[in-house]
Amino acid sequence: MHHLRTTVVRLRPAMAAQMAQSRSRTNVSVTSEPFLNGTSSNYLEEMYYSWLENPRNVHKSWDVFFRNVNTGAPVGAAYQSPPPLGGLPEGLSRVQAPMGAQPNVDKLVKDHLAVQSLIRAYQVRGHHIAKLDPLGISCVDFDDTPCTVGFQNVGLYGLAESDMDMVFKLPTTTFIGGSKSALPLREIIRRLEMSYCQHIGVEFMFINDVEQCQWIRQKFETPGIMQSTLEEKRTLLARMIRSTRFEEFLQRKWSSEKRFGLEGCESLIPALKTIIDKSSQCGVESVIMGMPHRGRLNVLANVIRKELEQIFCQFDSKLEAADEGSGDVKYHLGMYHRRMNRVSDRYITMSLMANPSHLEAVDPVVQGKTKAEQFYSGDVQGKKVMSVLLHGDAAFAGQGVVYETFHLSDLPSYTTHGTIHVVVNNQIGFTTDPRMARSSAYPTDIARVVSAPIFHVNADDPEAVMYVCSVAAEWRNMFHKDVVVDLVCYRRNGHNEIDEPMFTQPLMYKQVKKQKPVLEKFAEKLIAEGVITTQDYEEEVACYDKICEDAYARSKDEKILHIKHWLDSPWLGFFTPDGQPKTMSCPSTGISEDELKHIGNIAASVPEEDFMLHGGLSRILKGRGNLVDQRLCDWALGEYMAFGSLLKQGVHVRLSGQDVERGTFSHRHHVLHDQHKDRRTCIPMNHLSHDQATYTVCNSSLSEYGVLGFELGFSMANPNALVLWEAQFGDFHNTAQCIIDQFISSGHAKWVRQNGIVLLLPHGMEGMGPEHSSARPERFLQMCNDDPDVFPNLSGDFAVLQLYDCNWIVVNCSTPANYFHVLRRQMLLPFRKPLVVFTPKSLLRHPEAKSSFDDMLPGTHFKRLIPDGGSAAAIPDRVKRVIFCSGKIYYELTRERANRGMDDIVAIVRIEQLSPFPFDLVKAETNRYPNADLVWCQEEHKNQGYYNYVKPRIRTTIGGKQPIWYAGREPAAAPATGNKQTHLTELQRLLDAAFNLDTFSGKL
Ligand SMILES: Cc1ncc(C[n+]2csc(CCOP(=O)(O)OP(=O)(O)O)c2C)c(N)n1
Ligand SMILES: [Mg+2]
Repeated sequence: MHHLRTTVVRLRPAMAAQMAQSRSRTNVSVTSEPFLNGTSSNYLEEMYYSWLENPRNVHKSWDVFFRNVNTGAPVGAAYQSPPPLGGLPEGLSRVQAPMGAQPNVDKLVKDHLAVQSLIRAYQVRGHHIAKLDPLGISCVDFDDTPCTVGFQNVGLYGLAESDMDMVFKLPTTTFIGGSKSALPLREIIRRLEMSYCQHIGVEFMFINDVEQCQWIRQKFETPGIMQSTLEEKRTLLARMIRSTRFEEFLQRKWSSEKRFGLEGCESLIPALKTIIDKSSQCGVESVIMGMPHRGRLNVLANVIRKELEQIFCQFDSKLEAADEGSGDVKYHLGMYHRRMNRVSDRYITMSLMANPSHLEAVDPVVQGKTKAEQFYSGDVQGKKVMSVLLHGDAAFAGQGVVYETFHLSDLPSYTTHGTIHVVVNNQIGFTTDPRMARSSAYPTDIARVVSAPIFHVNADDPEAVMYVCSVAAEWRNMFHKDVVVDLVCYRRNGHNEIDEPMFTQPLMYKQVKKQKPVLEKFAEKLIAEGVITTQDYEEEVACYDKICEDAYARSKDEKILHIKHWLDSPWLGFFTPDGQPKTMSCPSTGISEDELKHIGNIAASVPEEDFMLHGGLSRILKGRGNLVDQRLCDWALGEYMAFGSLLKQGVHVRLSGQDVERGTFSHRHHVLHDQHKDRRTCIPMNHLSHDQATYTVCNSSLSEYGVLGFELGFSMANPNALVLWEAQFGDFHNTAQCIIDQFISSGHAKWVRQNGIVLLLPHGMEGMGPEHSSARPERFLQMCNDDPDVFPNLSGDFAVLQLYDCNWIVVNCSTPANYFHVLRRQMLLPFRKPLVVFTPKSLLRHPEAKSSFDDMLPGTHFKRLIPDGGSAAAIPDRVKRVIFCSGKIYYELTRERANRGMDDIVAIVRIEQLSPFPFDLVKAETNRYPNADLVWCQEEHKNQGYYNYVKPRIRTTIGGKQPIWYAGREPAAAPATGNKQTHLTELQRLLDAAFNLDTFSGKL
């Protein structure tokens, strides 16, 4: 009872004197009342406190007990059993001896505990019986578990109908009481049903953080908290009108066009607008959104506020496109708009990112762009920039990239400090029912892995939708964690407007046809409530219809389509005002000797005091220092020079991927770890100069699709940043294939947004087996857009023009200097193109794969092709064979040539930039050796590697005058053998073929 006394005295100072008197008596009695000990004392304390407030707050038996204690009942006799509610049970006397009374007190305690359990059950599982489905045919499958909440189920907790009017003290884990601390059970249940079982279902009790749980309880349990004001209701209706009438307008004008309309989920528009309003009020200045097809045009029109005529003219199939590139269908295009938010009176920028058909692929891209905008604006807590992701129910549950994206949400270098996810849960995916589309109860269960609260809401109740969206925005602002709004709705039409849904969902669509449109229902409700009149409503509808008609008339004046009006990330100042590069040349990518030395010395040092480095690493750094003294670079140092020099120029560099900080092959060591102090690290690259840009190097989660998408998004925000993603081994890039195919290779053509992301893909046949060998160069080369059959016009700065025309650049550098140059060129070019680099493994430490500082000084540049520099080139007429190759095989070829004493008669030419193909330089090489046959040599299998790409291009270069012979591995299904001996035999065979001058005789 110590707690009891202190609590009461603290909370009720006015009663302190009176209490002091009773205190001593209470104290005496306690020891003699056997139930007043152990764990029940806390409970008792609450009861006593409640009784003091109002004796009717507690059960009669407690009332009698506390009265007796206070009037000085003899020790051990304070308790009297109460008169039972429904008359005395047989055999029970009205007043019992203390020990005999024990079971009733136990019941009281049990009943209170039962009520607590019941309250908790509502908090945990109230959503099971919430009326979430507008169609009333709910597809959520809780594995047939019996319902544990509701009036009829109180028996499960040991409560009975007879307890319904008993008053219970409310635990601190509920807010249903409002200003009251105790309520009758009937009222408790009624309020819980109001909070958790109407049109909103809240899933949050898996969250471990008590403060967060309390916050949510308070938001949904406080009596009256969900009430909206008249003003809010009117705004909501206006938004519902826009959303609904927009779709109706499109349907009227273009009834047979696919638009993936929003009918059945019209409340998505007020949902998003509420999120944006609220977030803007909380200080957010930029919202970056990603969404699928469903309702996209409506979002563009009514959330982002794209001019309606621009949307409408996308339906005009006769308009020609003004921009180069393929363009894209209207429901994939992006958009960027800055406007005043009327609710917050602050400016807000909204962008909807362009995306491919591939559902959910845009999720990590949005996150990366958001992170970048936060980074460049110094928004370290995500208070100014936020992301909103929209999902379909089937895609959200089915696509793995959703999981990968969620797992980035709390990683220091990837967090965007909370994303609001909105699911358009129309309970169908194309023609597939949820039962066949997922194994989880809800499509949103995935969000539980990051403890994101999930707010399910019946989308036919716009007020409930608006409320949960407002809470979601506040949650994000408060906790900076992800949150999910699940709009449970239906799809009024088929998958698109020309699809027949009755083929596959006959019963669902019978119900859909009966469904009164949400706008009608909502307008009727507001009219009945007297919020608006019928006339107000009709005027509002007519007003918006006129806006649409006027815009439609204006859209007829559009003569040409401009995809560049649909840019999601403008790079202000990077291009000329009409979107062109400012020059068409590239300066030298070399740097001064002093700079090379300075960066090299930093790379070889630990620029922090008292830092205990690992002995092995000290040796590695010492080795670097020796290289610098010799004016040499190995691969790691070449990369250091590139990053370091760009950073010093103010270019942000971000390198991300699995284990990139050390480097998979333990060659990079960009983050040093103190061996004595846990988590103390040092990044020497950030100690180059006081005014340098920041270097970000971050080990990623074990994801390719998610992380590459993220880095791609990051690189969209700012053209003056070198953003690199490194695969652990090149072959792992194929789990990110969608980002490569749909965004990197073709994004510029589809959405007119350039991108300079760099992919580093370790590649090379080194006897390590089918995996870990090939970065699949053939795949990248197959997607290059340069024409194999046309020898290009070599006028102007051909090397730069060619880069401008290509969709991406593919290189395999054989020297550290060339790697250094190609990275720097990425940033010094006046435009941006993605760069794919096949990077070495064994060459990282190859004694010959070193470059002199001389090759990196001012005036030097990236070599697209490296001619033979030895005796063959000195007297070219003597040369019998020119071997073209790319990458590491060069070192095997030169060794073999030397072993065979063929340096004079075989020239070896390295093609470093595979695409765009260096037609001009290859032509010079083929001209140089008039008496030589031409061989393409590669270590990859014939159906892989570069052969199929280079062969037609070399042929075009020489006008088809000579064959291009092949020396390499046979065609194969797997990229490499798992047997070391076979690997070596194959290698020897291909070298034999390359150097045996008779190999190809008579083979035409
Ligand atoms: C990755 C991917 N796989 C398949 C498709 C083909 N597809 C387009 S829409 C769709 C159904 C999507 O259902 P849901 O996510 O519930 O969105 P809804 O169309 O119902 O709004 C499918 C399978 C696709 N676009 N992307
Ligand atoms: Mg769906």
